[in-house]
Amino acid sequence: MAATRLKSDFVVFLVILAITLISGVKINLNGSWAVEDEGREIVTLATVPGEIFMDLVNGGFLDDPYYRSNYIKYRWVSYRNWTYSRSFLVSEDVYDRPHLDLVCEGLDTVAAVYINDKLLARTKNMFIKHRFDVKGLLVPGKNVVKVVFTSAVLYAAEQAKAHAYPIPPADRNPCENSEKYHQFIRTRQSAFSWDWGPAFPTVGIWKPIYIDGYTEARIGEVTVATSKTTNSSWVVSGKVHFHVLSDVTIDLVISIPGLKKVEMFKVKLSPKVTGGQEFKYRLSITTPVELWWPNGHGNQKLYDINVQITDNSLDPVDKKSLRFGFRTIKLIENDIQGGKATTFYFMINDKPIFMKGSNWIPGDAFQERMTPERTRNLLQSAADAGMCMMRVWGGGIYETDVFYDLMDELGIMVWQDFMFAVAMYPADQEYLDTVREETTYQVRRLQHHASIAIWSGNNECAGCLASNRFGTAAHYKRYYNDYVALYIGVVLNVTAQEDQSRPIVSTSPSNGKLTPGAGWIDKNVYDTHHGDVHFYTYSGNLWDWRRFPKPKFCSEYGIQSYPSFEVLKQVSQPEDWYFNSTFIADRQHHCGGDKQLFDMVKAVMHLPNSTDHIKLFSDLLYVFQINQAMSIKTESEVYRRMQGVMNGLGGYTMGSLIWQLNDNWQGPSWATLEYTGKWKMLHYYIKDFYNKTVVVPWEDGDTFKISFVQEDVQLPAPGESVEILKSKTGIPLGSSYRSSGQDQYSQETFEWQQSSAEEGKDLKWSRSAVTEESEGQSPGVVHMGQQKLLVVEKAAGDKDSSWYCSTAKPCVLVLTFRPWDLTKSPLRIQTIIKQSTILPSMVIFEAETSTMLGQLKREDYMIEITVQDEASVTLASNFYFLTVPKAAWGMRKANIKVKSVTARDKNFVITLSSDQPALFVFVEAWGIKGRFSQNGFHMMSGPSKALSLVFYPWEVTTVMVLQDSLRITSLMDVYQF
Ligand code: BMA
Repeated sequence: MAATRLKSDFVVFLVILAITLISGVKINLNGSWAVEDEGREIVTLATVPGEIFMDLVNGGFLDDPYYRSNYIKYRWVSYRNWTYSRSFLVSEDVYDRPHLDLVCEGLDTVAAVYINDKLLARTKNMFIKHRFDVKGLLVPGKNVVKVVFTSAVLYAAEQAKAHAYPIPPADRNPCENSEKYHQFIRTRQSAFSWDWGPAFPTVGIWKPIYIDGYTEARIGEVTVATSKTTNSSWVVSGKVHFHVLSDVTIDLVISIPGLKKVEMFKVKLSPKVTGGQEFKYRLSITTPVELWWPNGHGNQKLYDINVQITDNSLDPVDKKSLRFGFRTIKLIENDIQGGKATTFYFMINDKPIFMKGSNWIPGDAFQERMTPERTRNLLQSAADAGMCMMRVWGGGIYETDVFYDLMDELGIMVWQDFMFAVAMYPADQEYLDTVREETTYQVRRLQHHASIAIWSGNNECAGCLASNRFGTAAHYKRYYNDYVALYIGVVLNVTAQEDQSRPIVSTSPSNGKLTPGAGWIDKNVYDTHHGDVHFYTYSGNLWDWRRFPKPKFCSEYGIQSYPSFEVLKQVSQPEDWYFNSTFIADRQHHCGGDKQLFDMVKAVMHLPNSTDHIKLFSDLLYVFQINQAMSIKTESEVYRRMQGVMNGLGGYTMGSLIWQLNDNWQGPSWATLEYTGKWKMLHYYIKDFYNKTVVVPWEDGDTFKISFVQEDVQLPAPGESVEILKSKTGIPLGSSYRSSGQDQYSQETFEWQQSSAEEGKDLKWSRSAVTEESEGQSPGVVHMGQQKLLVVEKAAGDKDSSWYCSTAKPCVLVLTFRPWDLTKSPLRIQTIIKQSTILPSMVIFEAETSTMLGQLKREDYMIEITVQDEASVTLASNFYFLTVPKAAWGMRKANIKVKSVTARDKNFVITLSSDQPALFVFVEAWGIKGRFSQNGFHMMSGPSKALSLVFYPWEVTTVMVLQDSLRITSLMDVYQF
């Protein structure tokens, strides 16, 4: 292959564009097909792209597969073989093309493809795009294409039987009603069921299918990588892959219109070259470019790159356009304390970024139902909650182009697993070959996306082997060899060959850069000192931060909840609404999941006790969501406040990916968004704790601390010593990061603010906070000294004018102690925070809890915390329970009223009032899709203070309809006295 660079002139490019708009021919075969089972018991119309279950629903053979336990009832569908067929016309003009391919972008999965009853090909991997030469099989006029699918379940069982030794697990787990041996078929692994979803082993033509007529060559996949050469210049490079028919010299034009860049190359192609044809290009960019940034860190500027080929006569033409972005990605794994720990964080455009994110599973068991609108809605919800990374988990699919385009646009970086999850996998030659093809195709297909940050070989397969989860220990060597052959020999090697522009890890979780040295299977896969971890715990009080580790990067963590009653109702009947019903047992796929939910709730709240079974059921769903929201809030706040902060070898956390973003059906799961896209309470909480700036209260022994986390602040070097500050009495005052003995803080001021005279008359309680004066000298700590007063805030209002900030960017921290019982008054502490060195996470307040509380009883109050800037703009706010709700005293049932609903642009402002303090106020608009500006909030101020929130509808509605749809629940509503 030879290439000659011809011109670099944008005018020439425009001329070329104008004369090369003719393209090859395509016969679109999407649309209406016929489908029948082997015995022709069922013959019906089918839709392509699609799969068998929806075809049978549309044909009237099945009801909603998600309804009640239909997924078990409809299992027969996946035990049959199904044949899809259709006829199509080939005109003389098309027939005369020198080359005609049948292109199947995706067949799910094991299929025999026939043209005019002649066997064309057999397929066995849904993740591969096929291109079959059909020139010799087509005739002018009417032709028939037929795709005969073998049952995925029967095929997998057959493969398992034929394999020389068992590849465990045979079965997923007893609670899933799963099908067996998913690892033997290259299909969506969760199609055989998962702990959050039903088994629907589909078959079908799940991606577009067409006849493609062309002359000498076609453009295949195009890769695009950007690298920075100097401060202002970049190189855009990659490969253009071709499908080549005969020896030909083409003109290849590559252009980036946004940069007025165009280059033309003369390329000699030949079909004789094994492994296909490719051309490496390299464009120097010296004009200024705009960078692409993750969500929350800048714009997501994308550039088009156009690739076109022409033959000498400039006809026919093939062209391809892709979007890419200028950004650099580095995974930083630096040794800490001589390698006892290692950092694990992403630098994007040389900026270390804490990856706030979640995990993505297939949005539906029937992929054709995942419309671009649904995908957009879910991902927009992720972005709206402040996320900037999403892990595409290895038990699903390599997602659609729409998905990755949206990730590019929204600035959500992708941690892309290869599709292997929680199992041992075969590694016979046939399997390795198909995985090689799959990996090559998928990396080439996805590589240009600016959003993709990292490739990862599989989900937890190394962990399963290391922990002997499937009883592999007796034949460890065999499974180890298979593991290395598949993931290292094929997946990693192919990926590294195809894409050098981003980091690769062999599995998730792993010990990162230490994993290759450990022979690819870490001794302790879940080591918090290196790489990424998955962390799960499901018992007791998870509203307590001490329950959580301090990893370098947590790529999975979560707990279950149920969907809201509104959503679960859609697929169930009143007799299902008990926690011992068959419906619930069939939905709960996580063994022991319901018991865990009850136990976790019991540790923190009283269980709902309504005697009305429907109310009791819906109340339980509500408290499960509270527990999920609070537990994951607590855990996430640990990760956020450990941003760039070390505690021994722990901490320096730089990523938190919640398990899981979305739901696959209406069932119990770890999801934060329901199947309909509705936000669970936790998703509202994510929006708060994934804010750019967060304030995190926590108690450490008898010390009450407040951390302030700012994500744009420079990280300190890892491994610098952590100094535990001690008071004279030996009470630890907390840890503060210090670099080379230099204090990070200037003297801070702290004052119990004296309120105005008017407020003073409400003063019910005041005291001198007595601690040792000398503590005031400790840097990094705010102390209570003598003569400080805790002042009662006027119950009726917030007069906040009595403080000011005295330096350039100081903040004001306000702690308001809110009583459950309105006959008690709230109390307020205000302090001015000033610091000379700003760290990404700092303890900005620290006090002995017992001293701070004095006579206050934990059971009587919660604390509201706000950090404001000097213009009184709230930078961050939070709340803190001094005790779990079940131990709180004096809470009364709140009567929450909707005071008004008014339209504002396309949105609605809802104003609420409450006669009593109310916790976890959850507002729903039943029947209207949309989300609120906040939810699961607390209304602590009593009748005098209204609270307004905004409803953002995702469909057209009116004030009246919205008003009627509103349902409001707060904690005390679930108890009968
Ligand atoms: C993780 C995931 C999934 C699973 C989740 C909850 O390990 O990788 O396999 O759904 O836990 O159990």
